[in-house]
Order: sequence, then C-alpha cells, then structure tokens
Amino acid sequence: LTQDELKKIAAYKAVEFVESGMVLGLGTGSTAKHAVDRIGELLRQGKLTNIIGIPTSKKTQEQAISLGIPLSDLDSHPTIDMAIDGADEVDPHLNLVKGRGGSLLREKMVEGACKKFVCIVDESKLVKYLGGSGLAMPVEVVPFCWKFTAKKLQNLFRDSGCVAKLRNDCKGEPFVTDNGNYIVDLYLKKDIGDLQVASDAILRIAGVVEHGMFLAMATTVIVAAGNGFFFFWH
Ligand code: DER
Repeated sequence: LTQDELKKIAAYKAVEFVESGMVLGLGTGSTAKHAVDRIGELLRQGKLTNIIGIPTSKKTQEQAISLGIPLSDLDSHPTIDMAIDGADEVDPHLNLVKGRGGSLLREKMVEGACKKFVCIVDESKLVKYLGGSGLAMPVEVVPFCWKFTAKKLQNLFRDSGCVAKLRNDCKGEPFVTDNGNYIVDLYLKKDIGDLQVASDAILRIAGVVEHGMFLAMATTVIVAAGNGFFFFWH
C-alpha cells in the first residue's frame, strides 16, 4: 500500500463517524483532502444530508466548493460537531504538530471550536516526542520584523539545538499564509520538554500569532498502518 492509499484508508474511516445534519470542520493537507472528497461523494449519493462545512484554509474552501459541500464559518457556527484533519506528527499523548501546509492558525481556530477532533494519519507521522521527526515545527508570525521574532524563538529552544528558518515559497519569496502572515519553522534536535510550558513561552513573544503544536486537542487519532489496518487512539 502506498502512503497515499494509507492516508485514504484513515480518511474514509474517519468519515464513517460523520452523521447527517453535522457542522464539520474540514481539514487541510493531502490526508484531509481524501476526507473532504469522501464527504462530497456521500452528499452527492444522498447518503449524507444537511452537512455544513467550516473550511480550515482557502485551499479546502475551494475544494469543498468544487464538490458542492455547503460552507459557512466560525462567526455563524462558533461550535462545531466534529473536525477531521491530518497532522505532521503525533506523540503518544495525542499531541500533534500541524502546519507544514501553512494552515495552522485557521486549523487551530476551527479544531479548537469542535466537540470532536478526529485526526487522520498514516503511521509515518508517529513520533516519540513532538519535534522528534527533525522536520519543521511551524510558528505563524507577523511579517513586521520577523527576524527579531525568529531570533527570540531560536533562543527560546537553544538547549534543544533549535534552528529557526523563514519558510519560503517555490519562488524563493517568503511564504504568506491565508491570513497575510509569515511562517518561521523551528528545527529541533532534542525534546523540548514540557509542551505546555513551551507553548506558553512561544505565545508570550509579541510577534508570534500562533504555533503548530496542538496539545490535548485531538479526541481520536486514526492511524493507517502499512498492512492496511488502522487503529484508534483516544
Ligand atoms: O499543514 C497541516 O496542518 C496539515 O494538516 C498537515 O498537518 C498534514 O498534512 P498531510 O496530510 O498532507 O501530511
């Protein structure tokens, strides 16, 4: 099974939790894409009705529109029944790293408003501790003096060998989020220890908008494993 087939297995399993009449947070990324496609298909077949989608990015909004999924927003639906979204890393306590697709702020707003957040991953996302993949731990920052903010972030985790890098787009320009901000990616060499302490410290930096650690937010994680089976953590 390819990684994408595993993502699809996890996504389709999550959509089995969806009931007609639900207000749904629609995630962003290649795994969530399968879930949104599946929801569109079930709506088209009449197997799901009266669904309202709350997209977590402009990209997902466009995908949902193309599938005919009725959409709304948090202003109209401050409480959401369930969100389905992927993750970049999952630790044994169901803490997540998200945002490598650049949508972490709207994802965290939507998923923070949900009664249930079903996270869908293939097994390659499982880590011993957040940052453990050695890949990016995203932080959304305001463009104003981003170097100043990046230095403060790098300093904060210097004991974990942190390197902070501005995320660029494919043209080598700074990547700009749906909200007009930049992303500074943190690359860590060691466990940053207490995640809540780290989260609070990051958010105390004035130029920081939000970070990609989703602590104690996922209510269920569906993991698609190589042999085609999946398992639930919750
Ligand atoms: O950027 C994001 O937050 C995505 O949801 C990411 O966490 C998972 O993306 P993937 O499903 O393409 O791996």
